[in-house]
Amino acid sequence: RIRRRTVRCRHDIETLSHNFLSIFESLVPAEEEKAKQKQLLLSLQNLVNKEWPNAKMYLYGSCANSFGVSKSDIDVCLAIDDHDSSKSDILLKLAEILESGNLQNVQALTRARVPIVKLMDPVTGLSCDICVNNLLAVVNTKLLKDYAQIDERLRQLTFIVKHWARSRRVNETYQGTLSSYAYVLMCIHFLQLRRPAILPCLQAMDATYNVTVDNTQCTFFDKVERLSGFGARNKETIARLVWAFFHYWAYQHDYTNDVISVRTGSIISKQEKDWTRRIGNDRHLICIEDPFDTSHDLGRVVDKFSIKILREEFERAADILQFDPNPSVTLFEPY
Ligand code: 3AT
Ligand code: MG
Repeated sequence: RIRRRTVRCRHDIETLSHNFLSIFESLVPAEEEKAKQKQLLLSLQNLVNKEWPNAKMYLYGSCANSFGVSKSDIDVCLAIDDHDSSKSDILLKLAEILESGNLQNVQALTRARVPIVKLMDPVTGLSCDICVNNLLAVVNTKLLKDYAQIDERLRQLTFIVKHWARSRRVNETYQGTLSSYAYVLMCIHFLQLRRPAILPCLQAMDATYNVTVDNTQCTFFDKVERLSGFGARNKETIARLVWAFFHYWAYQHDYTNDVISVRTGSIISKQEKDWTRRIGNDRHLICIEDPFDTSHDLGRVVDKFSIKILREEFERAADILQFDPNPSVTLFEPY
């Protein structure tokens, strides 16, 4: 790359923001797609209730956390009180119910890390994964969605980061890189730490939402409509934030000592979490604390090979944003 300038002029920044916003707009799902998701959820709910009247179906993941791009598969969680059957039995029964309800390619994956039933709905054309009683994911979906309503720059930044991660193939947990969920947490945390802050720390405020799932108490402030305008004193543009995000992960984050924590809205130490050495398969080479399941490091999938790839990609992105004449194209060049 030709390193001609180190400082971008204001015109560059404005153009880049404009380009990023166009990319963002092109990735946001249309309203009719949202409507189709709701329609599918309703028909699944009806089918399931014929067999299990008290069971409930929740959308979770990117189709419900407002960080989903168009044409993604949808994630559904079946909440069911059935202490007599195993999860596998429930999934097998569920698959049977769905098959008789005209859904296609129904498959129960009972031995997966997160056991699910997969299916395709011929009416809406949507594919869907259904898990059982994974209620922590339903709650973290709500937390992410609530954060997204506070400042529009969170969704813009996250869509750009997720689009970059997919283009550069660093959004593949089975290859040792990070999940979409981890990238969203990185973006929230980054905006919590801007000065002036763009996002507050909802879990550090007086709780207005309080549920206990799987023995974990989940509490946070969820009256986010009262927080619109929270980040208004910070005038940073999307181009500036994308630049600063990659600059942080390329050159500023302390990989040896630091854990990023959305729960506290601050950086905490690996020492205090006892995440300083490898235990089993958890290597803690990049540490991202789950906001509710605080013993869970979302970076645990990262190994000594993939950490190198990841950090090289952060550096590549930071350097492109600093020096490349056409960053909104080069950043997303397929790996
Ligand atoms: P995509 O747009 O589908 O890539 P997503 O947000 O739907 O993004 P996933 O499909 O990877 O992400 O995961 C679905 C949801 O499951 C997101 C989050 O609510 C939950 N989840 C995923 N990974 C974890 C994890 N390691 N710990 C806790 N919850 C998780
Ligand atoms: Mg998903």
